Amino acid sequence: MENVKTLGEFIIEQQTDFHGSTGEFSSLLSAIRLASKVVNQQVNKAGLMSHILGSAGGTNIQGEDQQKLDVFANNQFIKALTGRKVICGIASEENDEYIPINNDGRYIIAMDPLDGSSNIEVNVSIGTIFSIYHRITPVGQQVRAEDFLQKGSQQVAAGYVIYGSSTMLVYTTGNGVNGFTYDPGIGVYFLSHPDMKFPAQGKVYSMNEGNMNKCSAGVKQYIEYCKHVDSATKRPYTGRYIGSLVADFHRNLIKGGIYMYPATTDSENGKLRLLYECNPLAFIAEQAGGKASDGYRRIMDIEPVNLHQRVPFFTGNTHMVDKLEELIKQEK
Ligand code: AHM
Ligand code: MG
Repeated sequence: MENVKTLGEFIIEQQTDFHGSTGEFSSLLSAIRLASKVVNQQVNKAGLMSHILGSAGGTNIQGEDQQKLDVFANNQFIKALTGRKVICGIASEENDEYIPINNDGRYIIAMDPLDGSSNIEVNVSIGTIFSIYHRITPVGQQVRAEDFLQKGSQQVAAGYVIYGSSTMLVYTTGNGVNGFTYDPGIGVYFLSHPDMKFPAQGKVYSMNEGNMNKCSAGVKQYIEYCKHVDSATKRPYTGRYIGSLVADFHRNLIKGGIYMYPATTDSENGKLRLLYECNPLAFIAEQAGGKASDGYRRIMDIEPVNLHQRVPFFTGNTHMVDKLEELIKQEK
């Protein structure tokens, strides 16, 4: 075991050369680590505990049914983050408004505590996504909306947990991307994927193609491009769509590929949320040598106007996102 490094060790190691080493940021990451373990345990039991499955009865701000595990995950993350006292506010997919916490905290967090939760009942991977910022308002005051409505380029850290065949925590603080695999037997995350990078050549495209006829001409053309036979560019690409953002993103990060959730005729901004789905994954994508765009602009340059705003989202290997942007920009 002498060559292995735990997430706990890694966090302490990074602390010395990060953010003035007050320990607050490490404490924040430890809270996420802890909550993810509790959620992981419950996710693994979901098939057994049928009372966990199904709707909790409420609907969230997007009018979607909340499942019980969403609520459980939300509560666990809020509890763990509140306990550490370093967070001054939380925005969550499951809460219509942001939650002020400790006025003396220096960090805010935006999160989707359990993304893809409609996949729970069919045993498909789901995830937690988080995005961390310094507050803008002075320490000591209650947080305000402007603390949350920061551009993605202001993120201090971002990451996700994938509850899959193994559970992994992947995150960046702007100095590369590192992935940790969870050993449930001993309750420890180990550094398994240091310095993650997209492979040079992406070969997978991931999109809900059922929506193709509701998409713009540029997106349609790109899908045709993906299917076109051309050995020089290794096409046709392989189509893979899980319908669970973290799982699709994680696979493309490791194997090389592009994830697309475009605008459709029903939903002019697509489906995914800028603050706690797109920005954190965009930060990771860029740190791994990839790219994230809304078809025209860098995701992390978009000025947010509300907590739950949606945005068309294209992310993955740079050469793939570049080609898609080229076709979108050309469309008549
Ligand atoms: P959710 O936040 O309600 O779980 O929805 C987000 C999910 C993503 O995980 C996934 O990429 C997308 O919705 C799938 O949408 P669709 O079923 O339209 O393809
Ligand atoms: Mg979500």
